Amino acid sequence: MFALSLTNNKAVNAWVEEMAAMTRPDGIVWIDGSEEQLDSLRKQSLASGEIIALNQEKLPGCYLHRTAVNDVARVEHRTFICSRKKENAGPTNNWMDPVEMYARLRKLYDGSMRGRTMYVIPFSMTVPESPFAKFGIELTDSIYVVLNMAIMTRIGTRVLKCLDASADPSVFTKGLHAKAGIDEENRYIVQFPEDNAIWSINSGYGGNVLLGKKCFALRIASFLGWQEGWMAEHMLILGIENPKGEIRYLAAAFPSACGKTNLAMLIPPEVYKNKGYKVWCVGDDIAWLRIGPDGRLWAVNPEAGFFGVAPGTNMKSNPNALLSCRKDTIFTNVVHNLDDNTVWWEGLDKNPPKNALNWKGEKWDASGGSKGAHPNSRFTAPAKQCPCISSEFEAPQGVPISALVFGGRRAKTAPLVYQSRDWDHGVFVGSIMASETTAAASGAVGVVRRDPMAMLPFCGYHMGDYFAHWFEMGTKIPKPPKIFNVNWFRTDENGNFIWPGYGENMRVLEWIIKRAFGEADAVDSPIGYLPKAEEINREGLDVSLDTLKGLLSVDKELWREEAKGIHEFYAKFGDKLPVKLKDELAKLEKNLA
Ligand code: OXD
Ligand code: MN
Repeated sequence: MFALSLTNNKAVNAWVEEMAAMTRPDGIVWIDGSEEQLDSLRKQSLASGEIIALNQEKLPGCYLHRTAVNDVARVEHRTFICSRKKENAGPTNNWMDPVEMYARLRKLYDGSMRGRTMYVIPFSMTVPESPFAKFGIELTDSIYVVLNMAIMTRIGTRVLKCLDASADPSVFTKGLHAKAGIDEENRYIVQFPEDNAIWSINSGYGGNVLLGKKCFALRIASFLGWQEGWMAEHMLILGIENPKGEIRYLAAAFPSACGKTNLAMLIPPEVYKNKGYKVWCVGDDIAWLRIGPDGRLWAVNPEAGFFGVAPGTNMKSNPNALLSCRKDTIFTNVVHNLDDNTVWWEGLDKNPPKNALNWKGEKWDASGGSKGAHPNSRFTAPAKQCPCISSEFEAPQGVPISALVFGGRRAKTAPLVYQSRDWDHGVFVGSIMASETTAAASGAVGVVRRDPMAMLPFCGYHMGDYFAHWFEMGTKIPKPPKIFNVNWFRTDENGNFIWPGYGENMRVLEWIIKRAFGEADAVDSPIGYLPKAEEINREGLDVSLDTLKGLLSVDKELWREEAKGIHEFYAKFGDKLPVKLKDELAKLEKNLA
């Protein structure tokens, strides 16, 4: 009944046995990563109705899955960082004493896999042969999770071999996931940083159960990076190829819902394409950064796939994302078009299907006024299918980063782009990142939400220590990247966006990359260096020089208000707030006086 283990690794086997003794599955299946095994799992999942096969001519290898209606997004209020000491989780994370949390969870996991199979997924974040690689094992009772992990990470025997050959084969991240009853009241997503462990229960939604993603590659990895001298960041990575064929890389952090996947796969405007510029995507969500032997900061994308938001993705906003999910993709909570057995979502095109089921599986058509796809419906697609995937996507050493970019959604305050004066000022710029809420989310519109480095929901330790780690890294990188801030979302008096965004953002990226190489001018301002409006290429762009000047303007009064908000936010971190951040804030206030 219990399949033989795929490894002699004692630590792995002992842990799997211990977890099986608690969850008591009917059987255990080790995932070897072979296509045959995945295929047989797909068949089982189809037979049980967990996934639905889509039109295999139009969408080969594509499937549809629906989660429970109460289980459609990450649950931040049920996500915990259970470090041994409360102060190590900090004021921005939920915390419970690990002894108490383990006791509470053990009761929930106890016998939860009875009548089910436990799948053992050995996985690696980034290619297992890379010096950046970290290994994990996820135990799950969901085939949907296995199939998604097979797209999002590298899995199977290959990973076990690399773990066994690593410096300490007993070191791996222990991820335990059980669907249990998908009971909202008992849903927990818990990271135990000192134990290198993640326990997730009562959810089947991607962000809560694909443990390689936010739980490991950000929460656990940010903690490991702090301990080991590297960084795990909520950043896309892209390369800009200039007409000479040189490729320069940047990494950029934006809060969720600010267009990170779109920017990662940007298509340059015609004038750039005609000159020979290209943009290459290395990653759309997470970057692991280490100091390279040459003294520069190098980045890998730890993931192998995209877990992208479907609504709003179309041939204008992000053709490369759409083209990435034409085959071998799992769609979750989108509309099922019954006429041709394909999928649809709001913002895909203007032709919603007439004969369709909504994300809940109910008969649906757009005339009723309700949304067909869940706003957080997703596609899980192999990154290699992206037409602009970088040739360095799987380079074991990663890519050298010349610029780090922060950004948020601000109607008035932040200019289109500015550059920090140095690394420490850049850390300050990242720490004050914020977005204003939009009508798309529930709650008041225009409320400023601080989300430092876009890591607020993903930092696995005290954010005060996290800021200190950024400063510390600055002292260790001999050739640090330059740090910038962008804002695509300034609005006019009628609330309309002034900057066209999408592919046109290339014009701003060009200035950033040139600045990083000392090839463009800037002017000083109270908040940092700004481009001269003339330095942003307007060729073929329907934005006047005056409008651009407006987009680059800094309203001192608004920034003085902003500084007050920053004081309030910083107060949360108490003694752990690095003095350098206080100093930077004082400098800003002096500049604004
Ligand atoms: C994501 C997020 O799903 O940031 O990537 O929420
Ligand atoms: Mn994200």
